[in-house]
Amino acid sequence: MINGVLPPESTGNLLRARFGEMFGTDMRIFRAPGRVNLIGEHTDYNDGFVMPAAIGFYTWIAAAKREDRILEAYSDHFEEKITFSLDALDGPPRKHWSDFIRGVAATFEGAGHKLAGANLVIHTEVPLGAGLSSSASLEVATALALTVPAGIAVPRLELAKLCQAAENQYVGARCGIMDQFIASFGVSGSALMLDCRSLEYQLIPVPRDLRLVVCNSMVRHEHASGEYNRRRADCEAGVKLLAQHLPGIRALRDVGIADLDKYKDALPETIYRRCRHVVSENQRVLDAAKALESGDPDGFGRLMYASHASLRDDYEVSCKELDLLVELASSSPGIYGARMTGGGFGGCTVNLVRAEHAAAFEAQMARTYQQATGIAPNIYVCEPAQGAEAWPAERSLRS
Ligand code: GAF
Repeated sequence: MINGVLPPESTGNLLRARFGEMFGTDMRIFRAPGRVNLIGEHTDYNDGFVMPAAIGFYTWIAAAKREDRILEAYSDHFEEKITFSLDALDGPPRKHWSDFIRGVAATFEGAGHKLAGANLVIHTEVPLGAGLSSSASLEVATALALTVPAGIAVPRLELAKLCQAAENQYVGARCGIMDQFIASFGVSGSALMLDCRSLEYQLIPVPRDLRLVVCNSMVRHEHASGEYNRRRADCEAGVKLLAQHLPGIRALRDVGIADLDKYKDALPETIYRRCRHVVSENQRVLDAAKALESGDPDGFGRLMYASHASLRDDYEVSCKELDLLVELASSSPGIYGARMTGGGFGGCTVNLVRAEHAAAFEAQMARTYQQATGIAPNIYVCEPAQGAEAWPAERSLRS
C-alpha cells in the first residue's frame, strides 16, 4: 500500500467482485484522479494560470451499459445505491453524492450526447472534503463510465468542460476549470501549467528527486458553502470597477500589478486585496514554471511561500491549521516550499520536498502538528500521476 491506497490490481479485483455480486460480470473499469495544485490558487475563474498535478488517488467506477434509460449507481464509500431515470434529471442540488452522477448525466444529455442507462459501482480513494478534488475525479470518472461503454466519443476538452458545468449547475459550486481539466489531462511525472482562458497547456516534468508531500490538516473544507462563491463575486466586482478606468479588460487576467496599484483608490479595500492576490498569483505561476523548467526548486519554493501569504492575508481563504502546517514545514527536513492547496478554509498543504528527505519530513510534520493541535494529520508522499483512463489502460481513450 502507498499512502493507504491498495495496489491497482487489488482495487480492480475488488470492483469486479462487487460488480459481479450486484450486476453481473460484463463491465469495464474507469478511473480518474484527485489533484494537488502546486501554485495558481483562485486564478482559474479569473481566466488566469494554474499549475496542478494529478495524484495517485483515484475514483474508480465499474460500469456496464443497460438497454433502458435507468441509472443504478452503488457507492461503496456511502454503502448506498441510488436509482434514477435519465428522463428525470432536473432539479436543485440535493447535497447528496448522487448530485455528481445526476449532474454529469444531465449536462451530457443537455449537450446532445444521448446516453444509455447504466449500472455503476463506485469506489473512491480520494479523501473527501480535503481539497484534493474528489468531486472532479468523481465527475470525470462518471463521464467516462457513462459514455465509453455506450459507444459515445467525447473529446477530452469537452468532457472536462461538461463536468465543470455539472458541478456549477447541479452541485452549486461556481468552480473554475482547473480540477476537471487536470483529472482529464494529467500525465504521470509532470505538472500541468494551464492557461484558463485559452485552455492551452504545457506539461512540465517534475524532477525525479522531488516529492509533492500533501499534509492534510484534517479540517474539512466546504466550498459550496458560500465563501468560495463570495470570493468569485469579489473578483467580478473588482473587474467591473477597474473596467471604468481600463476599458477592454474582461477578467483579472487582463490586469497587471502596476495598473491595479494605479487605480487602487477606485476599489473598496477588501476588493483591492482580493484583486491583488489574483494579479500577483498569476505572475507567480509564470515565474514558477520558469523555475521548475530551469531546475530551480529553491526559487519555486519561495514562490509557494509567497502564494500562501497572499492567500492568507489578501484572499483570506486559509485557516490557522493551514498556516501552522506551512510554518512547521518551513523548518522541516528537505523542504523547498509550502502552501495551502485547493479552495482553502481547511483541507491540505502542498510541500515541495527533496525525495531523500521525504520520510523524515513526514515524520517531523506528523509529530509537530500533533503536538501543537492534538490532531494527527494524514500525510501523503506523492509524485505526479496519470489522468483519467480506462483500467487497464486503453490508449485510444484520449482525444
Ligand atoms: C476549487 C475549485 F474547484 C477550482 O476551480 C479552483 O478555483 C480552486 O478551488 C482554487 O484555486 O478546487
